[in-house]
Amino acid sequence: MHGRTYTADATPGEAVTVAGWVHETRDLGGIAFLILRDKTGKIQVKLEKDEMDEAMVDTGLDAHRESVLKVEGDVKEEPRAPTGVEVVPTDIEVVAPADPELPLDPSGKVDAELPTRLDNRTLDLRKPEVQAVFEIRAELLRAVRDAFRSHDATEINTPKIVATGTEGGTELFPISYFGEEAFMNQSPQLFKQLMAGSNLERVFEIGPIFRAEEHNTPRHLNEAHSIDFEGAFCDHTEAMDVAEAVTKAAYEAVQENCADELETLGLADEFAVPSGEFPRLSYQEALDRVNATGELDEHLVWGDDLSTEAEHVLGREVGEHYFITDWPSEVKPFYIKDHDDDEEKSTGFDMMHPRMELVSGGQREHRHEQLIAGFEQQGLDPEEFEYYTKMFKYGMPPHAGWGMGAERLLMTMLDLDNIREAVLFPRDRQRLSP
Ligand code: AMO
Repeated sequence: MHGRTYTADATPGEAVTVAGWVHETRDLGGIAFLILRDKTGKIQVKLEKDEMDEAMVDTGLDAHRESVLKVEGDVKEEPRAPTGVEVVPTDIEVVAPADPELPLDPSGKVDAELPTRLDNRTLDLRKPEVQAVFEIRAELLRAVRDAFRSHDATEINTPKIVATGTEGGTELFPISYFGEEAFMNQSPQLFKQLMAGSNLERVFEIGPIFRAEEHNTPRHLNEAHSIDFEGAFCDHTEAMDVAEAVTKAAYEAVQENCADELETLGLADEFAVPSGEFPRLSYQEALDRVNATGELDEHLVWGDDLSTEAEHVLGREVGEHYFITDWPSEVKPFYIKDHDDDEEKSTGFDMMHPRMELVSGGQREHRHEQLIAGFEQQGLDPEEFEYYTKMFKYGMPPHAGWGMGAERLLMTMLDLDNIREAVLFPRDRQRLSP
């Protein structure tokens, strides 16, 4: 069966078979129009009641909106049709009927709340502006993969069912693994490091991460997708270079290859690839700039984490993507290396969009003894991580890397209000299905 509807480039006089969803039916009495829709666009089908087979006309007119029809017929020029041509049918078949009551209106005439949209994603994605988000998401991920390849990184996949967590013990989803306690992985952190120490040297992964965070915010998911990089013989500044390059590559690809989607989203004019180098502020400079605005009730001091409010103040100040570097060692995890000349300061960095954090990363502690000490300082039992720590005894080079939230990259790029709009089937506190 021909799935494609013919659009403006159909040749008049051509016999065609088109199939698609009934977008709209306009019954003007003696004459009626069906507008069929598919991925390629819309096409008008003309029904002339007195001149055409009655059963065929009835089949067309009785089909409820969003039913799938297959229409055979001839293409005729018709300047008044939305695409300048119409199909004059010789046969109409109902391929898949739709109930008259739809849970949401794909024509977009009636707005639906986000939960209704998420409950009915199939119908929701029949709307061009929602489809556009996911076409762009796919292009973004393609561009990210290409950018990593051009940085000599090899794509890997690491387990999502694991025995231990890495990003702080409280945010794990426990599962039962043949009667043993296991967890959904919060980050490929330890595995990507293990691969940086292999002959792969530079690796990347795009995969799900699971965070059992209790809070419900517009920028947190309980299942998100992380774009991870790890490179041997890299320090934190080179890792930042890669994060910046990957981000710019994603924007460039979307600008170049998603013009129609950006137009559909009303972003064609304002969409801009970040230009110039992203400013790199030290953590101390970041605190100073926030404090200087006087916009926060509190005065930030060394060791404070940046609250969402502080991030927003700083984002407004800087006004573009930027890095925060040299975080206090005490707020960064055990695997982040401290500066050699000042152990209060770590090589940990974040990459920020003015709205929120996109990336965390740093140079890693690659020295076995110091790594074990780091576990102990953080109250973790190094024995549990022996599969990881022992590889640091067999020639683990200095390495650095980072993780970037794919949904956050997409939502900030397209100025989406809620991170749930950037993932097909979000997992949050209230949502486990569909
Ligand atoms: P972190 O925990 O900061 O670092 O996560 C890295 C990036 O992943 C995204 N992210 C999330 N996005 C949506 N919902 C969530 N709940 C969520 N949690 C994280 C953010 C964040 O900046 N192992 C380190 C990375 C590294 O050092 O390589 C890590 O996971 O965009």
